[in-house]
Amino acid sequence: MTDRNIAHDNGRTWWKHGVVYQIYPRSFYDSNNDGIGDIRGITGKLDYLAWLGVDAIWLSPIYSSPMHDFGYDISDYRTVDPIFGTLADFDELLKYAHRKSIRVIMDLVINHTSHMHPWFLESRLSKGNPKRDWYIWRDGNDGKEPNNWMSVFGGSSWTFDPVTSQYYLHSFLEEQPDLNWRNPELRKAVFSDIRFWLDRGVDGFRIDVVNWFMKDRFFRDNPSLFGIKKLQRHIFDRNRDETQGVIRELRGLINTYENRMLVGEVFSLPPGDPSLSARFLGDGSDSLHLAFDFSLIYRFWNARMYYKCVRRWMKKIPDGGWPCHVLSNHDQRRSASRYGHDDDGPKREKIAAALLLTMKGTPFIYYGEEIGMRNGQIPRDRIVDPLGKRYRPFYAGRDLQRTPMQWDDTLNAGFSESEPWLPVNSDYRKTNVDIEKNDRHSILRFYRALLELRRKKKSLYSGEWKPVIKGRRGVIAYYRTAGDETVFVALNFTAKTSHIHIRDHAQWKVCVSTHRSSREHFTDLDITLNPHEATIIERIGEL
Ligand code: TEU
Ligand code: CA
Repeated sequence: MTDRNIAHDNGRTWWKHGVVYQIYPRSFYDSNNDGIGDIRGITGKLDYLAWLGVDAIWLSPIYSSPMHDFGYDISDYRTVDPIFGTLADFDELLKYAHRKSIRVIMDLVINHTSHMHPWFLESRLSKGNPKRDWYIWRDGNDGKEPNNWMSVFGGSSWTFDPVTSQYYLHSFLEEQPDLNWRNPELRKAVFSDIRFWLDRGVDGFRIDVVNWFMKDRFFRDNPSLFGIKKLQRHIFDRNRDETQGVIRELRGLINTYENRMLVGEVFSLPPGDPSLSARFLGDGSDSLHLAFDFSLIYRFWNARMYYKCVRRWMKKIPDGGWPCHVLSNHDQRRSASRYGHDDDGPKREKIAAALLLTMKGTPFIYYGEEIGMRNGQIPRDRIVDPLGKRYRPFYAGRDLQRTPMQWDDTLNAGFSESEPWLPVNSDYRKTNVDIEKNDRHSILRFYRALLELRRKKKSLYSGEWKPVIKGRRGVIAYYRTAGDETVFVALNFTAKTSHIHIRDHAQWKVCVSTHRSSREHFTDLDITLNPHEATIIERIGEL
Protein backbone atom coordinates (compact mmCIF):
# COMPACT_ATOMS: atom_id res chain seq x y z
CA MET A 1 0.00 0.00 0.00
CA THR A 2 1.33 3.43 -0.83
CA ASP A 3 0.89 6.10 1.78
CA ARG A 4 -0.55 9.49 1.02
CA ASN A 5 1.50 11.27 3.60
CA ILE A 6 4.13 11.20 6.24
CA ALA A 7 1.57 10.69 8.97
CA HIS A 8 1.96 6.98 8.50
CA ASP A 9 5.56 6.21 9.35
CA ASN A 10 5.69 3.55 6.63
CA GLY A 11 2.42 2.20 7.85
CA ARG A 12 3.55 1.13 11.27
CA THR A 13 1.74 3.77 13.26
CA TRP A 14 -1.16 4.52 10.97
CA TRP A 15 -3.60 3.66 13.77
CA LYS A 16 -2.00 6.32 15.99
CA HIS A 17 -1.78 9.08 13.44
CA GLY A 18 -4.72 8.40 11.21
CA VAL A 19 -8.46 9.02 11.54
CA VAL A 20 -11.01 6.21 11.53
CA TYR A 21 -14.51 6.49 10.04
CA GLN A 22 -17.19 4.10 11.28
CA ILE A 23 -19.61 2.78 8.68
CA TYR A 24 -22.87 1.06 9.56
CA PRO A 25 -23.04 -0.92 6.31
CA ARG A 26 -26.86 -1.28 6.21
CA SER A 27 -27.13 2.49 6.10
CA PHE A 28 -24.25 3.80 4.00
CA TYR A 29 -25.12 3.24 0.37
CA ASP A 30 -27.37 0.70 -1.39
CA SER A 31 -25.79 -0.44 -4.67
CA ASN A 32 -28.50 -2.86 -5.80
CA ASN A 33 -31.61 -0.98 -4.71
CA ASP A 34 -33.07 -3.48 -2.29
CA GLY A 35 -33.30 -0.79 0.38
CA ILE A 36 -30.31 -2.03 2.39
CA GLY A 37 -26.78 -0.67 2.22
CA ASP A 38 -24.10 -3.12 1.09
CA ILE A 39 -20.39 -3.70 0.45
CA ARG A 40 -20.44 -2.56 -3.15
CA GLY A 41 -22.16 0.57 -1.91
CA ILE A 42 -19.16 1.28 0.30
CA THR A 43 -16.72 0.60 -2.55
CA GLY A 44 -18.70 3.06 -4.66
CA LYS A 45 -18.23 5.75 -2.05
CA LEU A 46 -14.47 5.36 -1.52
CA ASP A 47 -13.86 8.49 -3.57
CA TYR A 48 -15.96 10.45 -1.11
CA LEU A 49 -14.05 9.01 1.86
CA ALA A 50 -10.72 9.83 0.23
CA TRP A 51 -11.95 13.36 -0.54
CA LEU A 52 -13.01 13.74 3.08
CA GLY A 53 -9.56 12.58 4.13
CA VAL A 54 -10.04 9.62 6.45
CA ASP A 55 -7.31 6.99 6.84
CA ALA A 56 -9.37 3.95 7.75
CA ILE A 57 -12.92 2.67 7.81
CA TRP A 58 -14.41 0.39 10.45
CA LEU A 59 -17.33 -1.67 9.24
CA SER A 60 -20.01 -2.76 11.68
CA PRO A 61 -20.54 -6.53 11.17
CA ILE A 62 -21.06 -7.85 7.65
CA TYR A 63 -20.81 -11.57 8.50
CA SER A 64 -23.62 -14.11 8.03
CA SER A 65 -26.30 -13.43 10.57
CA PRO A 66 -29.98 -14.00 11.25
CA MET A 67 -29.93 -10.26 12.15
CA HIS A 68 -31.72 -10.40 15.48
CA ASP A 69 -29.22 -7.74 16.53
CA PHE A 70 -28.42 -6.56 13.00
CA GLY A 71 -25.22 -8.48 12.55
CA TYR A 72 -23.98 -8.45 16.15
CA ASP A 73 -25.30 -12.02 16.21
CA ILE A 74 -22.95 -13.92 13.90
CA SER A 75 -23.74 -17.38 12.56
CA ASP A 76 -20.55 -17.85 10.52
CA TYR A 77 -17.37 -15.85 11.01
CA ARG A 78 -15.97 -16.77 7.61
CA THR A 79 -18.74 -15.67 5.30
CA VAL A 80 -20.37 -12.42 4.31
CA ASP A 81 -24.12 -12.13 4.70
CA PRO A 82 -25.83 -12.18 1.27
CA ILE A 83 -27.65 -8.96 2.23
CA PHE A 84 -24.27 -7.23 2.08
CA GLY A 85 -22.82 -9.11 -0.89
CA THR A 86 -20.14 -11.76 -1.28
CA LEU A 87 -16.63 -12.45 -0.13
CA ALA A 88 -15.50 -11.40 -3.61
CA ASP A 89 -17.20 -8.04 -3.07
CA PHE A 90 -15.33 -7.70 0.19
CA ASP A 91 -11.97 -8.53 -1.40
CA GLU A 92 -12.70 -5.93 -4.03
CA LEU A 93 -13.52 -3.31 -1.38
CA LEU A 94 -10.28 -4.12 0.40
CA LYS A 95 -8.28 -3.83 -2.81
CA TYR A 96 -9.74 -0.50 -3.86
CA ALA A 97 -9.63 0.91 -0.35
CA HIS A 98 -5.95 0.02 -0.05
CA ARG A 99 -5.25 1.62 -3.41
CA LYS A 100 -6.55 4.83 -1.94
CA SER A 101 -4.56 4.31 1.26
CA ILE A 102 -7.70 3.66 3.25
CA ARG A 103 -7.40 0.83 5.74
CA VAL A 104 -10.27 -1.50 6.55
CA ILE A 105 -11.16 -2.60 10.07
CA MET A 106 -13.78 -5.23 10.75
CA ASP A 107 -16.04 -5.63 13.72
CA LEU A 108 -15.23 -8.66 15.82
CA VAL A 109 -18.10 -9.95 17.93
CA ILE A 110 -16.71 -12.83 19.95
CA ASN A 111 -18.29 -12.49 23.37
CA HIS A 112 -21.23 -14.33 21.83
CA THR A 113 -22.41 -15.86 18.57
CA SER A 114 -25.84 -16.20 17.04
CA HIS A 115 -27.98 -19.04 18.41
CA MET A 116 -27.90 -20.25 14.80
CA HIS A 117 -24.13 -20.63 14.70
CA PRO A 118 -23.35 -24.33 13.99
CA TRP A 119 -21.26 -24.38 17.19
CA PHE A 120 -24.31 -23.53 19.28
CA LEU A 121 -26.62 -25.83 17.33
CA GLU A 122 -24.25 -28.65 18.25
CA SER A 123 -23.67 -27.46 21.78
CA ARG A 124 -27.34 -27.57 22.66
CA LEU A 125 -27.83 -31.13 21.33
CA SER A 126 -26.64 -32.99 24.45
CA LYS A 127 -24.67 -32.53 27.64
CA GLY A 128 -21.98 -34.81 26.25
CA ASN A 129 -21.56 -33.03 22.92
CA PRO A 130 -17.91 -32.08 22.20
CA LYS A 131 -19.01 -28.44 21.75
CA ARG A 132 -21.13 -28.40 24.91
CA ASP A 133 -18.42 -26.55 26.82
CA TRP A 134 -17.96 -23.92 24.06
CA TYR A 135 -20.92 -22.10 25.57
CA ILE A 136 -21.96 -21.54 29.18
CA TRP A 137 -24.49 -24.08 30.44
CA ARG A 138 -25.71 -24.45 34.04
CA ASP A 139 -28.33 -26.29 35.99
CA GLY A 140 -31.17 -24.25 37.39
CA ASN A 141 -31.33 -23.21 41.00
CA ASP A 142 -34.49 -24.71 42.52
CA GLY A 143 -36.31 -24.48 39.23
CA LYS A 144 -35.11 -20.90 38.70
CA GLU A 145 -32.21 -19.28 36.84
CA PRO A 146 -28.72 -20.34 38.03
CA ASN A 147 -28.00 -16.85 39.46
CA ASN A 148 -29.17 -13.23 39.34
CA TRP A 149 -27.16 -12.00 36.34
CA MET A 150 -29.14 -9.67 34.14
CA SER A 151 -28.90 -9.14 30.42
CA VAL A 152 -28.10 -5.63 29.20
CA PHE A 153 -31.05 -6.03 26.84
CA GLY A 154 -33.47 -6.75 29.72
CA GLY A 155 -34.45 -9.71 31.88
CA SER A 156 -32.32 -12.59 33.10
CA SER A 157 -29.10 -13.51 31.26
CA TRP A 158 -30.20 -17.14 31.38
CA THR A 159 -32.56 -19.00 29.07
CA PHE A 160 -33.84 -22.49 29.80
CA ASP A 161 -33.31 -25.01 27.02
CA PRO A 162 -35.75 -27.95 27.25
CA VAL A 163 -33.53 -30.19 25.08
CA THR A 164 -31.15 -30.86 27.99
CA SER A 165 -33.05 -29.10 30.80
CA GLN A 166 -30.20 -26.67 31.45
CA TYR A 167 -29.86 -22.92 31.14
CA TYR A 168 -27.45 -21.13 28.79
CA LEU A 169 -25.97 -17.68 29.38
CA HIS A 170 -26.59 -14.70 27.12
CA SER A 171 -25.41 -11.25 28.16
CA PHE A 172 -27.53 -9.77 25.36
CA LEU A 173 -30.50 -11.31 23.51
CA GLU A 174 -31.40 -14.95 23.97
CA GLU A 175 -30.46 -15.25 20.30
CA GLN A 176 -26.89 -14.31 21.33
CA PRO A 177 -25.47 -17.10 23.55
CA ASP A 178 -22.17 -16.21 25.28
CA LEU A 179 -19.08 -18.20 24.32
CA ASN A 180 -17.04 -19.92 27.00
CA TRP A 181 -13.60 -18.34 26.74
CA ARG A 182 -12.20 -20.76 29.31
CA ASN A 183 -12.38 -23.55 26.75
CA PRO A 184 -9.06 -23.87 24.85
CA GLU A 185 -10.62 -25.46 21.76
CA LEU A 186 -13.10 -22.63 21.45
CA ARG A 187 -10.24 -20.14 21.66
CA LYS A 188 -8.40 -21.96 18.92
CA ALA A 189 -11.46 -22.04 16.67
CA VAL A 190 -12.13 -18.31 17.07
CA PHE A 191 -8.48 -17.42 16.55
CA SER A 192 -8.40 -19.42 13.37
CA ASP A 193 -11.48 -17.54 12.10
CA ILE A 194 -9.69 -14.29 12.93
CA ARG A 195 -6.65 -15.43 10.96
CA PHE A 196 -8.93 -16.02 7.99
CA TRP A 197 -9.52 -12.25 7.76
CA LEU A 198 -5.98 -11.22 8.63
CA ASP A 199 -4.75 -13.44 5.79
CA ARG A 200 -7.17 -11.69 3.42
CA GLY A 201 -5.50 -8.41 4.37
CA VAL A 202 -7.86 -6.66 6.79
CA ASP A 203 -6.03 -4.04 8.83
CA GLY A 204 -7.54 -4.71 12.20
CA PHE A 205 -10.58 -5.24 14.34
CA ARG A 206 -12.93 -3.32 16.56
CA ILE A 207 -13.69 -5.78 19.33
CA ASP A 208 -17.23 -5.83 20.64
CA VAL A 209 -17.69 -5.67 24.45
CA VAL A 210 -14.07 -6.64 25.01
CA ASN A 211 -14.45 -6.41 28.80
CA TRP A 212 -17.16 -9.09 28.98
CA PHE A 213 -15.38 -12.22 27.77
CA MET A 214 -14.60 -14.01 31.03
CA LYS A 215 -17.23 -14.76 33.64
CA ASP A 216 -16.79 -15.62 37.30
CA ARG A 217 -15.73 -19.24 37.69
CA PHE A 218 -18.14 -19.69 40.63
CA PHE A 219 -21.08 -17.84 39.05
CA ARG A 220 -21.60 -15.69 42.13
CA ASP A 221 -24.57 -13.32 42.28
CA ASN A 222 -23.93 -9.69 41.34
CA PRO A 223 -24.52 -7.21 44.17
CA SER A 224 -27.22 -4.62 43.59
CA LEU A 225 -26.44 -1.05 42.57
CA PHE A 226 -27.71 1.91 44.64
CA GLY A 227 -29.73 -0.66 46.61
CA ILE A 228 -32.06 -1.11 43.64
CA LYS A 229 -32.74 -4.78 43.02
CA LYS A 230 -33.05 -4.49 39.26
CA LEU A 231 -29.77 -2.59 38.92
CA GLN A 232 -26.57 -4.54 39.37
CA ARG A 233 -22.91 -3.95 39.81
CA HIS A 234 -21.71 -6.29 37.12
CA ILE A 235 -18.60 -7.48 38.90
CA PHE A 236 -19.01 -11.20 38.29
CA ASP A 237 -20.23 -11.31 34.69
CA ARG A 238 -18.18 -8.40 33.28
CA ASN A 239 -14.90 -6.58 33.83
CA ARG A 240 -13.05 -9.66 35.10
CA ASP A 241 -9.28 -9.31 35.19
CA GLU A 242 -8.96 -12.76 33.61
CA THR A 243 -10.24 -11.28 30.35
CA GLN A 244 -6.85 -9.58 29.97
CA GLY A 245 -5.33 -13.00 29.37
CA VAL A 246 -7.53 -13.57 26.32
CA ILE A 247 -6.67 -10.15 24.96
CA ARG A 248 -2.95 -10.71 25.46
CA GLU A 249 -3.21 -13.94 23.50
CA LEU A 250 -5.11 -12.16 20.76
CA ARG A 251 -2.51 -9.39 20.65
CA GLY A 252 0.15 -12.08 20.30
CA LEU A 253 -1.65 -13.33 17.20
CA ILE A 254 -2.04 -9.82 15.78
CA ASN A 255 1.65 -9.10 16.35
CA THR A 256 2.58 -11.90 13.96
CA TYR A 257 1.07 -9.80 11.15
CA GLU A 258 2.34 -6.43 9.96
CA ASN A 259 0.68 -3.14 10.85
CA ARG A 260 -2.61 -4.49 12.16
CA MET A 261 -4.52 -3.02 15.06
CA LEU A 262 -7.09 -3.80 17.73
CA VAL A 263 -9.49 -1.27 19.16
CA GLY A 264 -11.75 -2.41 21.95
CA GLU A 265 -15.24 -1.39 22.90
CA VAL A 266 -14.99 -1.28 26.68
CA PHE A 267 -18.60 -0.98 27.72
CA SER A 268 -19.61 -0.45 31.29
CA LEU A 269 -22.55 1.12 33.05
CA PRO A 270 -22.80 3.54 34.69
CA PRO A 271 -20.33 5.21 32.32
CA GLY A 272 -17.74 7.83 33.03
CA ASP A 273 -14.71 6.12 34.53
CA PRO A 274 -11.95 5.75 31.95
CA SER A 275 -9.69 3.61 34.15
CA LEU A 276 -11.31 0.41 32.94
CA SER A 277 -10.63 1.31 29.30
CA ALA A 278 -7.08 2.30 30.17
CA ARG A 279 -6.39 -1.11 31.67
CA PHE A 280 -6.94 -2.63 28.23
CA LEU A 281 -4.02 -0.68 26.81
CA GLY A 282 -1.47 -2.68 28.79
CA ASP A 283 2.08 -1.49 28.19
CA GLY A 284 1.27 -0.56 24.60
CA SER A 285 2.45 -3.79 23.04
CA ASP A 286 0.78 -6.59 24.99
CA SER A 287 -2.91 -5.71 25.00
CA LEU A 288 -5.13 -3.54 22.78
CA HIS A 289 -3.72 -0.77 20.60
CA LEU A 290 -6.70 1.44 21.38
CA ALA A 291 -9.71 1.33 23.69
CA PHE A 292 -12.78 3.54 23.60
CA ASP A 293 -13.69 5.83 26.43
CA PHE A 294 -17.30 6.98 26.05
CA SER A 295 -17.28 9.67 28.75
CA LEU A 296 -17.77 12.59 26.35
CA ILE A 297 -20.86 10.96 24.87
CA TYR A 298 -22.64 11.22 28.19
CA ARG A 299 -21.70 14.80 29.04
CA PHE A 300 -23.85 17.90 28.82
CA TRP A 301 -22.50 20.76 26.73
CA ASN A 302 -20.14 22.46 29.11
CA ALA A 303 -16.50 23.39 28.58
CA ARG A 304 -15.46 22.57 32.14
CA MET A 305 -17.05 19.11 32.01
CA TYR A 306 -15.63 18.37 28.57
CA TYR A 307 -12.21 19.43 29.74
CA LYS A 308 -12.42 17.28 32.85
CA CYS A 309 -13.48 14.25 30.82
CA VAL A 310 -10.65 14.60 28.36
CA ARG A 311 -8.14 15.33 31.08
CA ARG A 312 -9.15 12.31 33.15
CA TRP A 313 -8.87 10.05 30.11
CA MET A 314 -5.46 11.44 29.13
CA LYS A 315 -4.18 10.99 32.66
CA LYS A 316 -5.15 7.33 32.70
CA ILE A 317 -3.34 6.42 29.48
CA PRO A 318 -0.47 4.15 30.55
CA ASP A 319 3.12 4.59 29.37
CA GLY A 320 3.31 3.21 25.86
CA GLY A 321 -0.47 3.50 25.45
CA TRP A 322 -2.26 5.82 23.08
CA PRO A 323 -5.64 7.55 23.50
CA CYS A 324 -8.55 7.68 21.09
CA HIS A 325 -11.62 9.89 21.05
CA VAL A 326 -15.17 9.45 19.84
CA LEU A 327 -18.35 11.54 19.86
CA SER A 328 -20.88 8.93 18.80
CA ASN A 329 -21.52 5.46 17.40
CA HIS A 330 -24.32 3.15 16.27
CA ASP A 331 -25.47 2.59 19.87
CA GLN A 332 -25.58 6.21 21.00
CA ARG A 333 -27.67 9.26 20.22
CA ARG A 334 -26.03 11.17 17.39
CA SER A 335 -23.72 13.90 18.64
CA ALA A 336 -25.49 16.62 16.64
CA SER A 337 -28.73 15.72 18.42
CA ARG A 338 -27.11 16.09 21.80
CA TYR A 339 -25.99 19.68 21.32
CA GLY A 340 -29.48 21.13 21.17
CA HIS A 341 -32.02 21.96 18.51
CA ASP A 342 -31.77 25.73 18.53
CA ASP A 343 -29.39 27.80 16.40
CA ASP A 344 -26.51 27.02 18.74
CA GLY A 345 -26.61 23.30 17.85
CA PRO A 346 -24.73 23.51 14.54
CA LYS A 347 -22.19 25.91 16.06
CA ARG A 348 -21.51 23.48 18.87
CA GLU A 349 -21.01 20.69 16.31
CA LYS A 350 -18.05 22.60 14.93
CA ILE A 351 -16.55 23.17 18.37
CA ALA A 352 -16.87 19.44 19.10
CA ALA A 353 -15.35 18.57 15.72
CA ALA A 354 -12.40 20.85 16.37
CA LEU A 355 -11.84 19.22 19.75
CA LEU A 356 -12.13 15.69 18.33
CA LEU A 357 -9.71 16.39 15.48
CA THR A 358 -7.06 18.40 17.31
CA MET A 359 -6.72 16.32 20.45
CA LYS A 360 -3.83 13.99 21.06
CA GLY A 361 -5.14 10.56 20.15
CA THR A 362 -6.88 8.75 17.31
CA PRO A 363 -10.24 10.28 16.36
CA PHE A 364 -13.20 8.11 15.35
CA ILE A 365 -15.95 9.67 13.22
CA TYR A 366 -19.39 8.07 13.02
CA TYR A 367 -20.79 8.13 9.48
CA GLY A 368 -22.94 11.22 8.91
CA GLU A 369 -21.40 13.09 11.84
CA GLU A 370 -19.36 15.06 9.31
CA ILE A 371 -22.53 16.47 7.70
CA GLY A 372 -24.29 17.09 11.00
CA MET A 373 -26.73 14.21 10.69
CA ARG A 374 -29.18 14.05 13.55
CA ASN A 375 -31.19 11.26 15.06
CA GLY A 376 -34.04 10.29 12.76
CA GLN A 377 -37.75 10.13 13.45
CA ILE A 378 -38.94 6.53 13.40
CA PRO A 379 -42.68 5.82 13.52
CA ARG A 380 -43.61 3.14 16.03
CA ASP A 381 -44.37 0.53 13.38
CA ARG A 382 -40.99 1.02 11.71
CA ILE A 383 -38.91 0.30 14.82
CA VAL A 384 -36.70 -2.74 14.18
CA ASP A 385 -33.98 -2.56 16.86
CA PRO A 386 -34.66 -5.26 19.47
CA LEU A 387 -34.01 -2.71 22.23
CA GLY A 388 -36.52 -0.27 20.77
CA LYS A 389 -39.10 -3.02 20.34
CA ARG A 390 -38.68 -4.06 23.94
CA TYR A 391 -38.66 -0.65 25.60
CA ARG A 392 -40.86 1.57 23.43
CA PRO A 393 -42.50 3.99 24.11
CA PHE A 394 -40.06 4.81 26.94
CA TYR A 395 -36.98 4.27 24.81
CA ALA A 396 -37.18 4.14 21.02
CA GLY A 397 -33.98 2.12 20.66
CA ARG A 398 -31.02 2.62 18.39
CA ASP A 399 -32.66 2.87 14.96
CA LEU A 400 -32.69 6.66 15.30
CA GLN A 401 -28.92 6.93 14.98
CA ARG A 402 -28.76 4.35 12.17
CA THR A 403 -30.86 6.04 9.48
CA PRO A 404 -29.56 6.12 5.88
CA MET A 405 -26.63 8.37 4.99
CA GLN A 406 -27.84 11.57 3.39
CA TRP A 407 -26.05 11.93 0.08
CA ASP A 408 -28.20 14.46 -1.77
CA ASP A 409 -31.69 15.97 -1.97
CA THR A 410 -33.16 13.41 -4.37
CA LEU A 411 -35.47 10.50 -3.50
CA ASN A 412 -34.40 8.72 -0.27
CA ALA A 413 -31.50 11.15 0.05
CA GLY A 414 -29.73 9.33 -2.78
CA PHE A 415 -29.19 6.30 -0.55
CA SER A 416 -31.36 3.90 -2.56
CA GLU A 417 -34.01 3.91 -5.25
CA SER A 418 -36.18 1.64 -3.10
CA GLU A 419 -37.81 2.26 0.25
CA PRO A 420 -34.87 2.16 2.70
CA TRP A 421 -34.88 -0.28 5.64
CA LEU A 422 -35.18 2.70 7.97
CA PRO A 423 -36.83 5.99 7.00
CA VAL A 424 -34.52 8.79 5.89
CA ASN A 425 -34.32 11.76 8.25
CA SER A 426 -36.75 14.46 7.10
CA ASP A 427 -33.99 17.10 7.17
CA TYR A 428 -32.16 15.46 4.24
CA ARG A 429 -32.93 18.26 1.79
CA LYS A 430 -30.71 20.67 3.70
CA THR A 431 -28.41 18.24 5.48
CA ASN A 432 -26.62 16.22 2.82
CA VAL A 433 -23.20 15.68 1.28
CA ASP A 434 -24.04 17.21 -2.07
CA ILE A 435 -25.21 20.57 -0.73
CA GLU A 436 -22.55 20.82 1.96
CA LYS A 437 -19.72 20.05 -0.44
CA ASN A 438 -20.48 23.32 -2.17
CA ASP A 439 -21.00 25.40 0.95
CA ARG A 440 -17.81 26.91 2.35
CA HIS A 441 -19.37 27.30 5.77
CA SER A 442 -20.80 23.81 6.09
CA ILE A 443 -19.90 21.41 8.83
CA LEU A 444 -18.68 19.00 6.13
CA ARG A 445 -16.16 21.48 4.76
CA PHE A 446 -15.05 22.21 8.32
CA TYR A 447 -14.42 18.50 8.99
CA ARG A 448 -12.51 18.24 5.76
CA ALA A 449 -10.36 21.29 6.55
CA LEU A 450 -9.58 19.92 10.01
CA LEU A 451 -8.68 16.51 8.58
CA GLU A 452 -6.40 18.12 6.04
CA LEU A 453 -4.69 20.22 8.68
CA ARG A 454 -4.31 17.27 11.01
CA ARG A 455 -2.60 15.30 8.25
CA LYS A 456 -0.15 18.10 7.58
CA LYS A 457 0.77 18.97 11.16
CA LYS A 458 2.94 16.56 13.06
CA SER A 459 2.09 18.39 16.26
CA LEU A 460 -1.56 17.51 15.72
CA TYR A 461 -1.26 13.88 14.67
CA SER A 462 1.51 12.91 17.05
CA GLY A 463 2.54 15.80 19.28
CA GLU A 464 2.14 16.55 22.94
CA TRP A 465 -0.99 18.08 24.45
CA LYS A 466 -0.54 21.04 26.80
CA PRO A 467 -3.77 22.46 28.17
CA VAL A 468 -3.75 26.17 29.00
CA ILE A 469 -7.37 27.20 29.56
CA LYS A 470 -9.32 24.46 31.26
CA GLY A 471 -12.93 25.38 30.82
CA ARG A 472 -12.80 28.73 32.59
CA ARG A 473 -15.55 31.02 31.32
CA GLY A 474 -16.55 28.41 28.77
CA VAL A 475 -13.21 28.19 26.96
CA ILE A 476 -10.87 25.28 26.37
CA ALA A 477 -7.46 26.10 24.90
CA TYR A 478 -4.32 24.07 24.47
CA TYR A 479 -1.02 23.80 22.69
CA ARG A 480 -0.02 20.86 20.53
CA THR A 481 3.71 20.57 20.01
CA ALA A 482 6.17 18.40 18.10
CA GLY A 483 9.81 19.48 17.81
CA ASP A 484 9.73 23.16 16.96
CA GLU A 485 6.22 23.01 15.57
CA THR A 486 3.55 24.54 17.79
CA VAL A 487 -0.15 24.81 17.19
CA PHE A 488 -2.62 26.54 19.51
CA VAL A 489 -6.28 25.55 19.68
CA ALA A 490 -8.93 27.82 21.18
CA LEU A 491 -12.53 26.66 21.61
CA ASN A 492 -15.30 28.86 22.90
CA PHE A 493 -18.15 26.67 24.08
CA THR A 494 -20.42 29.60 24.89
CA ALA A 495 -22.54 32.24 23.18
CA LYS A 496 -20.47 35.04 24.76
CA THR A 497 -17.24 36.61 23.55
CA SER A 498 -14.17 35.75 25.54
CA HIS A 499 -10.75 37.30 25.64
CA ILE A 500 -7.48 35.39 25.70
CA HIS A 501 -4.16 37.11 26.24
CA ILE A 502 -0.95 35.14 26.73
CA ARG A 503 2.15 37.26 26.37
CA ASP A 504 4.44 34.83 24.59
CA HIS A 505 6.12 37.31 22.22
CA ALA A 506 5.50 34.98 19.32
CA GLN A 507 3.89 35.47 15.95
CA TRP A 508 0.96 33.35 14.95
CA LYS A 509 -1.07 32.70 11.83
CA VAL A 510 -4.53 31.19 11.43
CA CYS A 511 -4.75 27.61 10.08
CA VAL A 512 -8.43 26.73 10.40
CA SER A 513 -11.15 28.76 12.03
CA THR A 514 -14.90 29.08 12.23
CA HIS A 515 -14.59 32.86 12.17
CA ARG A 516 -11.25 33.98 10.77
CA SER A 517 -9.52 34.01 7.42
CA SER A 518 -6.17 32.29 7.05
CA ARG A 519 -4.62 35.67 6.26
CA GLU A 520 -5.04 36.77 9.86
CA HIS A 521 -1.91 37.08 11.99
CA PHE A 522 -1.40 37.66 15.70
CA THR A 523 1.41 38.88 17.87
CA ASP A 524 1.13 37.32 21.29
CA LEU A 525 -1.86 35.11 21.96
CA ASP A 526 -4.09 38.12 22.11
CA ILE A 527 -7.44 37.01 20.75
CA THR A 528 -11.02 38.00 21.41
CA LEU A 529 -12.97 34.86 20.70
CA ASN A 530 -16.36 35.26 19.09
CA PRO A 531 -19.31 33.32 20.47
CA HIS A 532 -18.85 29.65 19.48
CA GLU A 533 -15.52 30.24 17.85
CA ALA A 534 -13.06 27.45 17.16
CA THR A 535 -9.72 28.68 15.96
CA ILE A 536 -6.50 26.83 15.32
CA ILE A 537 -3.35 28.87 14.81
CA GLU A 538 0.27 28.00 14.24
CA ARG A 539 3.39 29.67 15.54
CA ILE A 540 5.42 31.22 12.73
CA GLY A 541 8.18 32.96 14.65
CA GLU A 542 9.40 35.09 17.51
CA LEU A 543 8.79 38.76 17.89
O1 TEU B 1 -22.64 -2.89 22.43
C1 TEU B 1 -22.54 -3.13 23.81
C2 TEU B 1 -23.60 -2.55 24.64
O2 TEU B 1 -23.67 -2.85 25.81
C3 TEU B 1 -24.60 -1.64 24.00
O3 TEU B 1 -25.38 -2.50 23.27
C4 TEU B 1 -25.48 -0.82 24.90
O4 TEU B 1 -25.82 -1.50 26.05
C5 TEU B 1 -26.76 -0.46 24.22
O5 TEU B 1 -26.48 -0.04 22.93
C6 TEU B 1 -27.54 0.58 24.97
O6 TEU B 1 -27.03 1.85 24.67
C7 TEU B 1 -22.16 -3.79 21.50
C8 TEU B 1 -22.56 -3.32 20.11
O7 TEU B 1 -21.97 -2.09 19.83
C9 TEU B 1 -24.05 -3.30 20.01
O8 TEU B 1 -24.51 -2.79 18.78
C10 TEU B 1 -24.52 -4.72 20.17
O9 TEU B 1 -25.93 -4.75 20.19
C11 TEU B 1 -24.00 -5.35 21.45
O10 TEU B 1 -22.62 -5.10 21.69
C12 TEU B 1 -24.15 -6.85 21.39
O11 TEU B 1 -23.25 -7.39 20.47
CA1 CA C 1 -28.42 -3.50 -1.12
